[in-house]
Amino acid sequence: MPVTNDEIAETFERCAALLEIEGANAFRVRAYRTAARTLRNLTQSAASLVRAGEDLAALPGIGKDLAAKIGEMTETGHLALLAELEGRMPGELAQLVAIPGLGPKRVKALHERLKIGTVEDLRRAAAAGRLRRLPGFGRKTEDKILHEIARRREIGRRIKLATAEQAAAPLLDYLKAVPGVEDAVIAGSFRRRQETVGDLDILVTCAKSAPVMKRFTTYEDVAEVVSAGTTRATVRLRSGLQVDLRVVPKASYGAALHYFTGSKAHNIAVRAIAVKKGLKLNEYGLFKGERRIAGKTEAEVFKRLGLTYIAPELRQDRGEIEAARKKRLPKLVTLADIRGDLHCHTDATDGRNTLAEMAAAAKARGYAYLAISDHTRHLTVAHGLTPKRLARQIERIDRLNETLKGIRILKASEVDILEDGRLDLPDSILEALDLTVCAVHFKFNLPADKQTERILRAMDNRHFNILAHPTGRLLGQREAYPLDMERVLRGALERGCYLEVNAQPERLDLDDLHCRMAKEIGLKVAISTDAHTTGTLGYMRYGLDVARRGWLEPDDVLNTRSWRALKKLLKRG
Ligand code: DGT
Ligand code: CA
Ligand code: CA
Repeated sequence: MPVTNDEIAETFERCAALLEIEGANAFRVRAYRTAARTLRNLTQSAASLVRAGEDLAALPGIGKDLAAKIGEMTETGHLALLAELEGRMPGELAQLVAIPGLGPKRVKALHERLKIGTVEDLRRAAAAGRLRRLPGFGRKTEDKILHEIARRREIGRRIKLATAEQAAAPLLDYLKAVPGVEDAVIAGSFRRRQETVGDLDILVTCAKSAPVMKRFTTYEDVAEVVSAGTTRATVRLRSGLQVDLRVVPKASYGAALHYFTGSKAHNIAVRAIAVKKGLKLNEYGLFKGERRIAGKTEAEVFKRLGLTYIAPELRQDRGEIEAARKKRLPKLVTLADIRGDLHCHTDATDGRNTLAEMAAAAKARGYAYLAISDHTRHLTVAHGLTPKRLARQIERIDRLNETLKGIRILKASEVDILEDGRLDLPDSILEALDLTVCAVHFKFNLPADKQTERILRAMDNRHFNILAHPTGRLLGQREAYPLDMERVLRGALERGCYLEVNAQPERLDLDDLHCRMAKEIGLKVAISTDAHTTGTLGYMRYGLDVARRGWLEPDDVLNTRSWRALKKLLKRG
C-alpha cells in the first residue's frame, strides 16, 4: 500500500509536536506544520508525484529537505527522524502529545513544572487535582484527561473481530494438526461474534493433553507464555492478543464449549436453571449427584435443561433463556437469506474497482441486485460526485443493466447530510435514483438534540431511504456521535425510511442493541457492506453477526427480499 498524503502529513505534525517539546527552533517546527497542510490540500497523491519524477520542492512550503523526507516516506513507509525523536524523548512524552487537549506546549509545561513523563504520572496528577496549579489547566481539563486515559486503556485492550479472525485461523489449523487432537474450536466472545474481543478462548478435546500444551506454547507467533499447566495455558501473541487454551475430555466437550462460550451472565442464568432442577452444571457436564447426564454436545445440555438450542450470538442473558424455554427463539437471519447489497462504491469516487467489476463480483456471490452508492460532492476527500457526474453514472448503469443477466445494478448514492439537514444533491437528480443511502460525514460534535434534528430533517426529504452507518463510530478510534437513537428509529418508521447495519469491521453500526430496538418498534434494517473493493463485498457476514446478536430474522432485514418487494418498501407515501 503506497503511503497516503494524510499519513505523511500526520507524521510531519507529530515531528513538529516533538520538536516543539524539545525546544527546537520555531521556524523548523513551523516548516513541518506548513508542509503537513500543503500535503493535506494536494489533489494528487505525493507518492504518485514522486513516482512520476516530479520535483516536490516546487510545492508551496516544501523545501529540498522536506521533499527528501516525503521521498523517504513514499519509499519506506517510515520517517527515520520520527523514530529518532521518539527515541530521545524522556518517558512517554511522545505519547502524551497525542492525548486530545494536550498540545506540545502543555506537555512541556507538565514535564518541566510537575515532572510528568508518563501516562501514569499524568493520570495520578490529574486524579489528585495537581494539574490545576498550572496556568491554563483547570478542573475540567483534569476530568477530560482522566476520561481520555480511561477510554484509551479500554480501547487498547480489545481488538476487532475481523483482526482476531486473522490471528485465530492459522493457530487453530496448527492445533488441529497435533496428533490425537479431535476437536479444536474458539469459544468466548469470538464465538458469540461480538464486534471486539478481549482475548481468544480455544477449546481442544483429546485423550492426552501434554503434546497439545507443548505445541501451543511453542507456536511461532507466541511472544510470551503467561502460564502453562497440564490442561490449561495462556500465551500472548506478538500482536499483543492473549490466547487461553483448555483441553477437556471428549465426554465434556459440549458442556465445556457452552461454559467457555459464555457470556458469563448467560452461564450464570443457565446454571440457575440447573440448580432449580436439582442438577449441577459446570464445564465438565450436567450432573445428577455424581452421574453425568449430559455434556457431550451443547444440544444435549440445553435439552436436559428444557431449553431449545440457543445460538451463540444470543447468549447474552437478554431474554434468550426465557424464549428458549417457551420455544420462541427467533429464526435468525443467515447469509443464505441475503439477496443483495445496498451500499458500495466504485472508482468513480473512493472505491478501487470499476462499476463492471463490482457488478461481476456481486453476481458471483449469487446476488440478485447491487446498489452502487458513490459519495456526493460535499465529501471532497472521496472525490464525491456532482449532479453532472452522477447523471453520467446513471447512464452507465442503465447501459450496463442492458447487458447483464441474473443481476440488476441499482442506481443509488451515498448522499451527504449537510449541517442544516439538507441533502447534498438536488431533488431533480435524486429523483432519477432507485434508492439513496444518506450519511453524516462531518460535524460529528453537535449536541445530541441538534444531531438528531439534523438527521430527522434530512429524512423529511422524500428521497431519503436508508441512514448509513447511523452512529459514525469507528471501533478503537472514534466514539459514536451523540444521538437520540430512539427518536431516530421512530422518526424513520413514521416517514418510511430505514437504517443500515454497516458491515465494515471497524463500524458495525447499528449495533446489536439498536437492531433489537428497531425490531421491537417494527422498523426493518438494511445490512450493507459499504464495500470499496470487490473483495470486501464479503464483509456481509460481519453485518450478519451484528444482526443475529440483535435477534433479527429474515423478515426484519430489507435485503432478504427480491428487488420487486424491496422497491415497494422503499416507496415513500
Ligand atoms: P472477552 O474475552 O472479554 O471478549 O469476553 P469473553 O466472554 O470471551 O470472556 P473470557 O475470555 O473472560 O471468558 C470466556 C468465557 O468463559 C466467558 O464468556 C464465560 C466463561 N467464564 C469466564 N469466567 C467465568 C466465571 O467466573 N463464571 C462463569 N459462569 N463463566 C465464566
Ligand atoms: Ca475471551
Ligand atoms: Ca479468556
